[in-house]
Amino acid sequence: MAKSKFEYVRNFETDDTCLRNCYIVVRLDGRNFHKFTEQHKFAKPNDNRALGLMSRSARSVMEELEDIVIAYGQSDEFSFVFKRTSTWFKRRASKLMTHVASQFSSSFVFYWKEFFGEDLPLLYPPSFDGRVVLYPSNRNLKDYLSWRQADCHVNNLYNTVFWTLVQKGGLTTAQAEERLKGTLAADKNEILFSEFNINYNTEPAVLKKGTTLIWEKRDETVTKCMKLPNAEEKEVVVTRSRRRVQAHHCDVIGEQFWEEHPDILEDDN
Ligand code: DGT
Ligand code: MG
Ligand code: MG
Ligand code: MG
Ligand code: MG
Repeated sequence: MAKSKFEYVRNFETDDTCLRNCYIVVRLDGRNFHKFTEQHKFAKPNDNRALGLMSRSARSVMEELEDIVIAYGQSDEFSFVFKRTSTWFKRRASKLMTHVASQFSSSFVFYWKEFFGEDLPLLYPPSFDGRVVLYPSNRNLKDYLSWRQADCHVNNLYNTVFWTLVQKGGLTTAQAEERLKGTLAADKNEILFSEFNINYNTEPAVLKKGTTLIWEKRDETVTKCMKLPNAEEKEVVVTRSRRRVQAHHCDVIGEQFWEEHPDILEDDN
């Protein structure tokens, strides 16, 4: 086909190919969720419906897009890790990032009712920002996920004590903030335990550790109706191995998780 005289404008496109051999991480974060969570009356500090919806949307991203080996989410964010040898969309950062962001956002809206029911409608269309970060080694990638999980822990401990002081202790938000100024993790645990009889260790893992999604193989048995040569029908049980996304709320900072799931990461060399 003859090229038009306008064809040259293509040359203005910049190359954003992600460096080979690196894990490609796309992290999404809810835009202005401070306001979004207030307006939709999310439970404080953690809303289980919202956590469920975030995970459901992330699962949709893993199922619909190629080559994501692990995803980690907490609060209003989710990180998706593409395998280091992925060639999906020629590793173009903008393509990968925008596909992740739009699949996640549309799923968040699509599945909203499943988690919030008819009584709490979406008041306006939410959106998520995205960024791409490349990690060249397994150590760097594990440290990235550890960073996000440590962030989850620090914020959740703070928020748990803060909202307990307000909701159960009758403090104003300003008083609770003042009370927590300069406190260490041990002090926060102590406030929860001695003043409110709450053992932080027994709080739900999904809140303390966030959500890790990985692919797992499961044997599934189905009953199939088979036609025999003599036109008779017979029921047979067939077992097949299916890949499905599985959620974990465990520690990813230590080595145990990685030893139990050796197939997630590819070798460094
Ligand atoms: P951004 O990301 O710069 O556009 O602004 P924000 O407001 O999204 O800030 P960010 O992402 O640092 O903080 C997340 C906000 O979402 C924070 O205000 C707490 C809120 N949030 C996240 N999960 C929950 C939840 O389960 N319940 C409630 N009540 N709030 C939540
Ligand atoms: Mg932010
Ligand atoms: Mg946000
Ligand atoms: Mg955030
Ligand atoms: Mg097109």
